[in-house]
Amino acid sequence: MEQATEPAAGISLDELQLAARNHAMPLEVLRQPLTPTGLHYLLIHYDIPAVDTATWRLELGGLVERPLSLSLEDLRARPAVDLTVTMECAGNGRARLEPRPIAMPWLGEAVGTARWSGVRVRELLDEAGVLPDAVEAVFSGIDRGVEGDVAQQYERSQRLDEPALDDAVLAHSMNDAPLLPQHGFPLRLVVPGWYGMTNVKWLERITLVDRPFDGYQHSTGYRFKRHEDDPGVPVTRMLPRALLVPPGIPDFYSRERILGPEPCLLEGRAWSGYGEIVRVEVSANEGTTWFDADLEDDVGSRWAWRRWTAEWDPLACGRFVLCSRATDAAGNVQPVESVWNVGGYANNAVQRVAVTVAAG
Ligand SMILES: Nc1nc2c(c(=O)[nH]1)N[C@H]1C(S)=C(S)[C@@H](COP(=O)(O)O)O[C@H]1N2
Ligand SMILES: [Mo]
Repeated sequence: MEQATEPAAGISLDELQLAARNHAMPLEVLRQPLTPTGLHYLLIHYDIPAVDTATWRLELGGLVERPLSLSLEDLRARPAVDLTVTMECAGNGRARLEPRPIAMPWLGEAVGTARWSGVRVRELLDEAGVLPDAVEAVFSGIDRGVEGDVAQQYERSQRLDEPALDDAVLAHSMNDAPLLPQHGFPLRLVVPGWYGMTNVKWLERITLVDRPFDGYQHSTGYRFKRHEDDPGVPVTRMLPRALLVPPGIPDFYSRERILGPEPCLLEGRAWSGYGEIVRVEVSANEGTTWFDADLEDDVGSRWAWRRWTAEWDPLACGRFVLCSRATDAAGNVQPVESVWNVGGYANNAVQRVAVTVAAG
């Protein structure tokens, strides 16, 4: 599947093409609890499909007593549940790996937090009556493409005993407005705590099956592999990550920061799919020493990021590398150095922000 290349080889035009279609979230937007819809990151494997809502239906079938076929109007007429979720692409941080796996070259900002509204997955499963043999639900998108020489439609499954499925939503709205085309209009799956690939956009079908689904995005994509022949293990929930709002002002090209010598308030957000964030630490010397940040909850969802702040006094002029590091309730801590895998997934090594402190 993915080939790897040394960083010295540079970003190819193919990688640039992916990066220009799929944008990240500007870090300064971390100041806000919810990401403005147009600034939420995007990842689209193939094309954004054109959907005619007059004919579109969600079909729920396979191992159920009563298959369902629902129009968008049917879904919108039901009482909506809200789910505020921090979503992150599993490839976030990939471009910092050496050698660099060839796919969407994310630096570290492929994240966003949104309020998704729609119908609980469990509500529809219960209505359809899942038969005892069923073990997984397969979610199929309308979008088609070729990946690893395999023509396919985008599909991912969830085990029926996955606890996060109890909170999962089939969302027709994002931040109180109908889904935008790029975010999966008319309907998408949102499974809280899992990496982005799980949240199938442009849904057209849910199929209950009696064995683990082995479509491309499970058997080949989204697996942690140490080498090409390693069968690997599946990528699932988000590892902890803290990001900080780069302080001061940026240099246009390098985006290195310039700021004055007075004390400043560093702020950012941290999240994990393995439990609440219990600690964020900050370093001003590239991870040699750390001090604790203060945590707060201004979003109010257990599936969303927590805000953190830390007062920093540079004490002297010069160049500093600021880092932040998150720990979650399950005891996962961000590593200072990246851990490589073939697909370049889940690289949650700490963020480094170079700043130059200068007088006047
Ligand atoms: N049908 C479909 N669903 C999809 C994708 C896709 O390409 N097709 N991309 C997945 C990936 S890899 C991610 S990270 C998220 C991105 O969601 P967003 O673009 O709304 O942020 O959608 C997921 N759902
Ligand atoms: Mo992704």
